[in-house]
Formats: sequence, structure tokens, C-alpha cells
Amino acid sequence: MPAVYYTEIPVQLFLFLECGRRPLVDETAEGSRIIGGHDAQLGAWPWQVSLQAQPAPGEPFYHICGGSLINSNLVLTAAHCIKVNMSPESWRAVIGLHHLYKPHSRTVIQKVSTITIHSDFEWGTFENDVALFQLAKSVKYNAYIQPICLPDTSPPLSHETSCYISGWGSTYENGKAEHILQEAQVNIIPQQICNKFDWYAGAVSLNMLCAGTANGSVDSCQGDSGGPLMCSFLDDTYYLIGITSSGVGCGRPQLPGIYIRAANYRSWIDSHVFDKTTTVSIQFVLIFSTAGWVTFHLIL
Ligand code: 4AZ
Repeated sequence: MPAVYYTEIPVQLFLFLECGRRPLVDETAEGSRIIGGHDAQLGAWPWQVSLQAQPAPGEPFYHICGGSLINSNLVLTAAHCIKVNMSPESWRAVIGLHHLYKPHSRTVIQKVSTITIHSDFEWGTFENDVALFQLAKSVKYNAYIQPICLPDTSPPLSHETSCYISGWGSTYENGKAEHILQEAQVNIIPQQICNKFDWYAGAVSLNMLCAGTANGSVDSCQGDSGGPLMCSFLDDTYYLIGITSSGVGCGRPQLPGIYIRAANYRSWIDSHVFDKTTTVSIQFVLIFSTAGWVTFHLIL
């Protein structure tokens, strides 16, 4: 039925190009460990990745850091996650995961083909704390696996912006990794406040932003690094605003989590994107929409 087929094309285009959506979450029913957080719903943050490494071949993989799926074969994370082991063979990316040790039927475990660390990353200051993990194979999106949107430019952020952090990191300083993915709502803390003398005293650069609460009741911690600080604006589409990066301790007053401003790295990310699937998909959609138009207008 060519006419039906033709009307389906915009829907396909929509699905191919979509990002930042949470198919399993009823946004209207949303209330809100990480520090000061709670268990996320199953499938709540479908771009959340667990980056895991094995100390030696044949040994088990351990959760090291979080990451965000930004297209079907690319995970954005923090450069400091790759402390010692830079060889992609000793890493894996686990996507669509909820319980850290119990993958479910839609969880995908992918090999990593390349790791790209920002060439200007600095250990002392955590400046340019960004890295990309390219997956050996593209993942198929499903209700539990979706990419997050990357902003082109810095969106206006205020106290009213609805932002969350998520991860399997500790729920207290020097604590153990959590089993169930944790989430917490955070406030964006203005740069002038975060850089005050009795806060970070100027250590937060323009490529970073602070989020959490002034009294430290909500924060990220060890094991959350590399994961997303994500915000939604007018609709329920989530954008990757920050990459969990650093901070002094966890949950300390006037020392909130420090996140890398994702928008500032858009061109660096774009120069490392080899998303063959998206390119093919768009070509596919264009060819079929042309075929659909011809069938509808000229043949019928
Ligand atoms: C870490 O070590 C780490 N409280 C992550 C986030 C924060 C501190 C430390 C922020 O991965």
C-alpha cells in the first residue's frame, strides 16, 4: 500500500533523528545514590553507560566510570577515567543497564575500538576532562538504549532549569559503588558563587560548571565520573549539559560537584564523530521518501 508507506516516512525520519527522549518514563508521573539521590526507574536514563575495565586479560571487568551515549557508536566520558589502561581491548561499554551486576535482556555489552582523550587534558586542574569511546559495533536503539542530545551552544541555565545527575558511584565519600543506578535532581550553581573565596576560590574555569546544592546534600561521587549532568528545557527532551568530572570530596558544603561544559566541546566531539549509521540512515530515509513521493504523486 504505497499511500500508507508514504505517510510513515516522516515518522521514520523522526525516530532516526531523535535524541534525549525517555520512552519508559511517564514524565507527568515523575517525582524526582549518588549523594542525596534515589534509585532510578528501570530505563530512566537510556543514554547512561557503565564503562568497565579488566585489570588483566581473563579477569573480570569492573565499573570504572559513567558515560553518555551520544550516537549509536560513541560514548562521551571524562578523560581522567582512563588513568592507567589506555588500550581499548581492556575496556567494555555496558549500555541499557540498571543493576550494575545484573544485565537484563535488552542490556548490550560492546567492545571498544578506540579511546580518544582530549589532547589538552590536564591532570592537576581537570581542564578539558573529556574523552570519547568509540564502540566496535553500533548499538540498536530500543526503549532502554537511546542517545542524549548534545547542545550546539550553551543553553541559558538558571536555578529553574530542571537538571539531573545519574550514576553507580558511591553514596558517601570513600564509599562503595551502588548496585542500582542512582539519580538526583541538582541545581546549577552560578560561576561567581562557586568560585568565591570560601568555595572553590577561582579553580572553576569557564569550561566547567558547578551543580548540586550549597550545603552538599546532593552530589556526585567516585564512580559517577564521566556520567551525565542532563537538563530539560521546554519539553521533555534531555540535553547533555555537563560531564561529571571532579570536586573536593563528596557532599561537602560549598564544594559542589564540578562538571565539564559539554557545549564547549561540541566542535571537538564533531571532529571525532564517524557515525556511519546515521549517515546511512539519513540517506536511506531520503531515498525512500523520494520513492514514496514519486509513487504517491506520479504512479497513483
Ligand atoms: C571522582 O572521584 C569524583 N563530588 C567525582 C565527583 C566528585 C568528586 C569526585 C564531586 O570520580
